[in-house]
Amino acid sequence: MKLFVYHTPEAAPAEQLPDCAVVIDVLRATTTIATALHAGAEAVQAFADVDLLFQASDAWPEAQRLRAGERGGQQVEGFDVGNSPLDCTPDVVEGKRLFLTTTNGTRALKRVEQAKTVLTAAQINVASVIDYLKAKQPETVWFVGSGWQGDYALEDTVCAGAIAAALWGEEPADLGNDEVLGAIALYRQWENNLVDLLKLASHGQRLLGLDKEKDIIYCAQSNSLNVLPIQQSPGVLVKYNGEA
Ligand code: 3SL
Repeated sequence: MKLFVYHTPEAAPAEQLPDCAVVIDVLRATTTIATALHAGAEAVQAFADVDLLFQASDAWPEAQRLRAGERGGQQVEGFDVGNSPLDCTPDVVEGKRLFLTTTNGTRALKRVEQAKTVLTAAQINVASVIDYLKAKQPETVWFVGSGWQGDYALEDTVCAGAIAAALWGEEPADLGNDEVLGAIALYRQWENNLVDLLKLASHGQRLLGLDKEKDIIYCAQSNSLNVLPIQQSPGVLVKYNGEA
């Protein structure tokens, strides 16, 4: 297994794809995806574009859909919920498809949607991702941070580091790029203090300004949920059930 970390979707090599892409947006899209699937959502369908989301969700039975997402951190007008994982409780999401669009996370998913396997990771479900990768041993793995509008985001890299640290032991030759070691070092430095790191991060600061401290605290928990989102068809993520 050869590991690569790309801090943003733009940093991932064009016209190449890995055997397995792990998309990360700790604040907050992949945390929301994991939480929704754990709470019983039928699937999460990701869109980079609001208009395309409306078109696709219009064709879905009203009682079985939720339009979710944000722009500038705030719920999109006409949507049922924003992008807070705290909104994804079973009474809200159970049995429903979440049609989700976010500023960066869903764009990162779009970049790698043609990879053989696409997973999403957040701090709350790193162990499920680690277990899957250890069991399946894909030849090449990309950790793709969502970043913020093309820029580096600390919280995505620290999560990539948490997974890479668990996978990379004896075999340094399996490092695909230098960013992997950088991510592991960041994780080692902050693993016992992730809430503070997320609050220091520029997007954490942005969310604090929107009064979303509870979201940050939730997103900073390690392994609070045993759930692995896996792409079933382009843009559609479901809960991995142990098959395939
Ligand atoms: O950029 C994204 O994809 C979002 O997760 C950002 S926010 O935390 O919902 O503002």
